[in-house]
Amino acid sequence: MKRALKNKLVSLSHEKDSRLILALDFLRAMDQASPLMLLNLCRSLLRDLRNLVVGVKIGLPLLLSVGVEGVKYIIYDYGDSFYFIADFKLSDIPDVVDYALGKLKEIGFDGVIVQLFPMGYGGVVEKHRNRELGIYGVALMSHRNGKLFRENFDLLVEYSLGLNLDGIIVGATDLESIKRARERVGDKLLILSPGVGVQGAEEAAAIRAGADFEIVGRSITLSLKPKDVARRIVEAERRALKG
Ligand code: NUP
Repeated sequence: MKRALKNKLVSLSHEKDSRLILALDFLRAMDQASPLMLLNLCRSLLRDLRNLVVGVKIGLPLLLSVGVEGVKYIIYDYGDSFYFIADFKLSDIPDVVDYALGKLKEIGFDGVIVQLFPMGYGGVVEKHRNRELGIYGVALMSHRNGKLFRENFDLLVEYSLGLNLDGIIVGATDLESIKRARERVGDKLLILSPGVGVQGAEEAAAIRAGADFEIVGRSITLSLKPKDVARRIVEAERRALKG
């Protein structure tokens, strides 16, 4: 993780001795809760996980439940404690992605995940990285049957290197691809791996294969004891790093 020593994600990771990013998509009783109740649930979850989790990734399920103002409120409260990543699967013409990245930075996000297939993002990435927004491209998704990703994995990794992104997303469900990506990118790009737990990947396996961070959602957020699950994952990751 040498490249990004100045990066907030990496410094929080050193501070907390953790490689865990929380995917804040679904909460228990989400369907019955009002937006205000959901916000309170998020806030108490983040308070509990403050010392264990490094980043918080927010996706469409939460955005569509608490709205942009709700997301702003969460980031306003916890912006010092976590690295906030927007995961709205941006995949559009560069002008639209440019606008979205500007707005997401204004909302308070530290980083944003984009899809790389549209290509043509060179200028946009450079502009927003200069404004200190971290940009992460999806190189391999974690779900089954992502045939186009598999066929284009090497190209997407090369494209990410060419764009000088902050990092790539490689599913924890494919450890060989994580190893391959790590060999190719060295310490030029961070590797973030989702797919742990509910999607089938074993805790800490992606870290052992060379990923920098694991992204975990429902195993934690839907658990009756989220803090215990997060602690167990962080401890497994620490053991993996020690060898
Ligand atoms: O390939 C990907 N797989 C994936 O699961 C790319 C992603 N961004 N994600 C996200 O990671 C997904 O949107 C969700 O927010 C999180 C995994 O959550 P969970 O399966 O641990 O609940």
